[in-house]
Amino acid sequence: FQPIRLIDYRPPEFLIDELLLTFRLKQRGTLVQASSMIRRNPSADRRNGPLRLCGEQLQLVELRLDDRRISLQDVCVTDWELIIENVPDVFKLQITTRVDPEDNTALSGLYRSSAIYCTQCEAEGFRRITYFLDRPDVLARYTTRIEAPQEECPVLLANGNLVAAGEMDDGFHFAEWQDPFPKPSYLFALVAGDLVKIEDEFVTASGRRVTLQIYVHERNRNKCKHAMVSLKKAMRWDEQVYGREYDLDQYMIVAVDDFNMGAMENKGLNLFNAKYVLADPRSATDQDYLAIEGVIAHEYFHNWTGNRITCRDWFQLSLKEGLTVFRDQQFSADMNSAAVQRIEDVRLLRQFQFREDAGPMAHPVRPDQYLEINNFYTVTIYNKGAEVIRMLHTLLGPETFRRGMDLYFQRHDGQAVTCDDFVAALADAADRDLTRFKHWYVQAGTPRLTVTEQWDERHCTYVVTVAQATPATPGQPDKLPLHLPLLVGLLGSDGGDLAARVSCPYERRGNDLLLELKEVQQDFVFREVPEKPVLSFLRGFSAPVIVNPFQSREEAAFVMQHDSDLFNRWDAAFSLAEAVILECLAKLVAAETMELDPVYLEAIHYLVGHPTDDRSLTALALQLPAENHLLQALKQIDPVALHEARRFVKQELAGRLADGLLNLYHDNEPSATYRLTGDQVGRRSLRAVCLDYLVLLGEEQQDLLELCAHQYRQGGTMTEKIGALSALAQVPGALRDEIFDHFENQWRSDPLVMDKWFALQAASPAADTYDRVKKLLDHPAFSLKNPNKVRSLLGVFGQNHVHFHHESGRGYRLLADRICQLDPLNPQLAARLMQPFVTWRRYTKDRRQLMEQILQEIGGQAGISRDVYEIVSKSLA
Ligand code: DPP
Ligand code: ZN
Repeated sequence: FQPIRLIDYRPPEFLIDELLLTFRLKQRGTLVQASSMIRRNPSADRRNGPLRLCGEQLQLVELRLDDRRISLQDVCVTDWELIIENVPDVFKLQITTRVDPEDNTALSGLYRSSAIYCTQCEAEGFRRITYFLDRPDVLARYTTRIEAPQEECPVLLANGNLVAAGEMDDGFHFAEWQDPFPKPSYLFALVAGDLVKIEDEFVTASGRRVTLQIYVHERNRNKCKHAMVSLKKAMRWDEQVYGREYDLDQYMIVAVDDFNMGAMENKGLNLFNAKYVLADPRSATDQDYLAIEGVIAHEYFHNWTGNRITCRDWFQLSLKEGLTVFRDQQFSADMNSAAVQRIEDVRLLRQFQFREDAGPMAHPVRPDQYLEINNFYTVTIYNKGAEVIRMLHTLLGPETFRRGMDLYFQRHDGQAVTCDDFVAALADAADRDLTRFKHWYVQAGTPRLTVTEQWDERHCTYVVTVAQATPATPGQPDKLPLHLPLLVGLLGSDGGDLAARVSCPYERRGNDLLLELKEVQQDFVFREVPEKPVLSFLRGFSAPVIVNPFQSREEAAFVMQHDSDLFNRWDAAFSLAEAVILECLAKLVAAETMELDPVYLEAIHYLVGHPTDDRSLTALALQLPAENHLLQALKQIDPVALHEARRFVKQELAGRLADGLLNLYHDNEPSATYRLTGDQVGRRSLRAVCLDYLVLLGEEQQDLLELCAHQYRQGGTMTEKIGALSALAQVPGALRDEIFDHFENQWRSDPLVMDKWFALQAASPAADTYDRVKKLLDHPAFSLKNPNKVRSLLGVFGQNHVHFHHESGRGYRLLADRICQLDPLNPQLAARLMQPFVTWRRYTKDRRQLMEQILQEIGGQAGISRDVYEIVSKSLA
């Protein structure tokens, strides 16, 4: 396997302007005819080379050049290319290939899912449909003709506008679609099958009518309303906030059961994992509803950030993904509680991106090499990428940022560009030098900030010194200083903001001050500060960094109670909890008695007694940091001890605060009819958190278990049912079994609900989890061929720190065996499952050895995919 390198990038030697695709669909033996106009690229480095087209898993049937048949003996066909020598400067090429959708288990290219023909071409799936210049900087106009049996496939869809349709012989019919916008091949899509459509309309700001359609199986007809409402909200928001209108007459979404990703932004024809379309209150949780809103918006926003302006090469993936994640986060913050949204985004970043950035797969937001691009659809490209855009937004301020975006759209519409082009547009609009800021794109690793404060009482001067350091990452031993925005507040002893009263040269943003850190170390000086302030540092998490703890627990508790920045209130609770759990762990390891810090207990006690109006915020502040987050602070991870320490803290809190939690629970009953309002979502999530604590007292207090059972039986929404199930999953016993069985019986024919049932069991710390997971692998509703199932059961099990890391190694074995089974079927998904092995070096010696052995074993598999090989080799390097 040869790495692909950014420095090897060359403009394409040929360009394709027009492409006419004809599909004659069959489960096996689909014929694809691709007819294209090809010319040499005037700006290529080389002007006389052969034509090389990418192609994989294709059967070449026929080739015609300028309408003359070429003998297949006269061309060179390898496993990944078709090479034609001596081509003219301009010519027409017709290629006929044969593919077998029914046998395509990789779910890349053209495949079948629940009897629907569909495609997934990002990043490099188009080359599994026909030989092509399958790279994002080749933009062509596509016309797609689909021919299929009318009965099996009454619906035939592709990108753009429908221009012709009709009947044919032998029970076949056809449809012809034309996409007026030139696009790269990764945005191509086709769908054919027996689907119903839900239709609506959107009138754009300039008065154009757009038909909106969601296509699903008949049985799901009534589960599309929320997706449609979300789409319309997203379309309006993009007009209002970014001035971006939709550009075709039709916007289609199709829900697919088997999908490697969340969704795909193909021009005018989005394909979605059904999980991000279908919802009703009976079967979907509040989290599902919010996720659907976010993903629908994300794919819609890609129409401008991704489709109209696309990536020059795949190293620039964050150009569209980081930016579009930032836009969908902004959208969700506007639609719901901004503070809750920010907390959720940061939790995810800390748990997964920080972990990636500290391990052997660490890579910059713009990587400089890869073996398999599918392995680079990562939390770094997406979520750290979004943080990079957020920092630009913070540094420039919303108005200037918007001017920069306008300039970006104006300059590059219709082009395939780089991250440098993007930053240049912002820098030009802002008239600022962003050279140092660009280090964020090329440097991996999470920076650590050290903060020291100095208070001069005599001169009323307060100095904050901030130092930055980024740890070495693979291939990058030395790190440059970064340019980052630090939003801070100064709290007075009454808890109020002092910012307005102090004298300092820093830009004011409401109650916040904007400090710009550019050097390795800098002093920030505030004068005329009336009293020693408590620093509210990094408000809203204005930069993706780790801040070394610098405040006393009393100060943290003060921030938690008083800060005007709601994010920082939560973050104070989070850091306090982290410190307390790690302290207990240290005691546990030293065989000392664990104790709960009274400052922390007092702070949580106050929180439970004084819930804020935004109940979701209280719920979030009550949740302890995940093990996935906590373990990052450890030199050597003993996951079982960590779990015990965290469990101890949770159990102690439950015991000491039982009355308060019970009151919170009873005071916050949601209404009987489902409404997706902040108030109702807050009530449901607060009650779920309370139950999650209280159930731990169930051994002595049976009535608390009954409370769970009651909520499960009486709760009118899936959110309440899952809240109860998730709490009960922690306490093995007859009641748990009864309720899990009941749930299974009720939902066995709804695959999305069964995903939840699998996931809850795979995540459980209960002693019988390993045996259950093993049994569930043979459950009739489980299938290695369905990515949602694989993620729910095996993906979640890999994150189960107690059971995956069982000292016997049986958890490792269970996952490794399934990875080896899955790799030949779906390498992309198999590689994802490798994730829990990647950081093997951080664990205790016995675990380390077991995981290393497993990695070597997987790496030695005959016929290993490039996807899995890349993860194994980087992990062992
Ligand atoms: N479909 C994936 C996303 O939207 C890849 N583009 O992020
Ligand atoms: Zn995306």
